[in-house]
Amino acid sequence: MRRKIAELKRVLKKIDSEREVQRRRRSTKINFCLVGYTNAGKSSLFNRLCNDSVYVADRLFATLDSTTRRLPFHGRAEIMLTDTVGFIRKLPVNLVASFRSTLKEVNSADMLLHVADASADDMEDRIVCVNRVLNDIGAGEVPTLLLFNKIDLVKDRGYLRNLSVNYPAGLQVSAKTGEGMEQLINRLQKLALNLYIELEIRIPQTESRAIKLASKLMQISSGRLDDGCLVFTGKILKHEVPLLENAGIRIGGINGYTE
Ligand SMILES: Nc1nc2c(ncn2[C@@H]2O[C@H](COP(=O)(O)OP(=O)(O)OP(=O)(O)O)[C@@H](O)[C@H]2O)c(=O)[nH]1
Ligand SMILES: [Mg+2]
Repeated sequence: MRRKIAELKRVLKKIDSEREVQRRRRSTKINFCLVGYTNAGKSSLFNRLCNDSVYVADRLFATLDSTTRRLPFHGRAEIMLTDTVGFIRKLPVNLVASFRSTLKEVNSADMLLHVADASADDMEDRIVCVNRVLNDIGAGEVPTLLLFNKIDLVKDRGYLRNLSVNYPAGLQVSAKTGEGMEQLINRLQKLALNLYIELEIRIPQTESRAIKLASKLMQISSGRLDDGCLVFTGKILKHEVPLLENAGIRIGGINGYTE
């Protein structure tokens, strides 16, 4: 048994480091993460949004590992979406091995899509429970969009009307029928575009490393030469601006990216 445990620990460590590499590779993209109570329909929504077929089942903890895909719809922002392990009341967060990758994904996400089962009698309790877990794992500050799923099962339309009054920023969807998906995709695109800012940078022509870094991080829309410096304008993810600053790149003309 001891040998087996050691072997499993070794495998877990390897998976962890592979994931870390994948995560770093994704760090210059926008990362959205589906979270929520187990059985809320996260994997079903993931499949619908990404045209994928990850395991879906009417049981607790159908998903035991996180999966990431690029959202295929064509917008101006490229978004990576991650499906995660479901939360549950009294989840021993530091004990569940399969939860480890979810913890990291959730904490490094630009936005969380909190999926709630609108057909569950104790939906509100579950939302509170999920929020508590998010706080416990240090993700309380990550911006969140609430998704009320399974509305096809809710016969009482008045209930749905109340939901939209009580949670005006939330969206009502059905992974099963596809209802609300178009609004969801539009909202995701808008939220993604808000994560960018447009700015102008100045780099001395001779600083090839800084130029390389800038062209990796920015989507450059124009460039010109001015007094021995390359002047680029373009957009960049807000959280990546410090990477330019740390490289000593001069930044000017920061405007919020709107459209
Ligand atoms: N009627 C209906 N059923 C749904 C909908 N979305 C998901 N389901 C069903 O709900 C069950 C759970 O769906 P999953 O997508 O596996 O849920 P999950 O949140 O990923 O669950 P875990 O991985 O266990 O956390 C499955 O039986 C799905 O078919 C929906 O919009 N309407
Ligand atoms: Mg799942």
